Amino acid sequence: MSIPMQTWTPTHGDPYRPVPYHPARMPAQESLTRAAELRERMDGRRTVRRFSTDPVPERVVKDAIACAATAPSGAHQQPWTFVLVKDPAVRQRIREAAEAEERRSYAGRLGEEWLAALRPLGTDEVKPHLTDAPYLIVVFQQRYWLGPDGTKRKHYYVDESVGIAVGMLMSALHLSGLAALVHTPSPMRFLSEVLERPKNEKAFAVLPVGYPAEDCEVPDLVRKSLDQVLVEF
Ligand code: IYR
Repeated sequence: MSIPMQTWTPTHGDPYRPVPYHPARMPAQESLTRAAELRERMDGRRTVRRFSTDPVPERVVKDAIACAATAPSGAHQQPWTFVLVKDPAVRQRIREAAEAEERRSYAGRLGEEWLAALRPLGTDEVKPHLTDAPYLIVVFQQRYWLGPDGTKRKHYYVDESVGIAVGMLMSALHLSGLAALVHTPSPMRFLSEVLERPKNEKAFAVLPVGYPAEDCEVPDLVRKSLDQVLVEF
């Protein structure tokens, strides 16, 4: 297996240049086995909010980010930036800023209906995962393309594209043995400031990544069954 070393450059306005695509077809029996195994492994994923401070191999996290960056995107514009935060001092600043916002949220900004929806998850304004997890991946969406000379170009389906990439990131991390949480402190403007992102980028989510703490607990939740989510027509 090898991935070609290539550097992307903008393709805006280039002609269509198709290349053959003939992946070897997987025998149906193998597909069935793999799909069933994958389903079981994905069902074992849980959102974790109590992380061990134990280090995790950085290569695993970077490979997961590379997996996420294979996501399909509107006009193949790949409108994402993944900021990998390792520096404990920066994680501490992010935690303080996130907790300041969350205190306002939980003290009333969310409203009774939202708080009631969250109650079964046991969340609150204290966010130890932001400093305990050895890595934070802060995902930014590039709302538009910003050329080196300041030229702006529209990006399409940015929310959808980045959402798909985060889904693939979560899957890659889980299947590589790591735990993660999709955390969306609101508002998230402070992340652009702390991480010095350019003006075309907007924070989408913060993913603490690591191993669950030894005393990690998760809510006793039930997933919708396939029957409840699948409609056949
Ligand atoms: N951002 C807050 C609140 C929160 C909102 C939703 I929707 C969640 O699924 C979980 C939490 C927090 O992180 O606590």
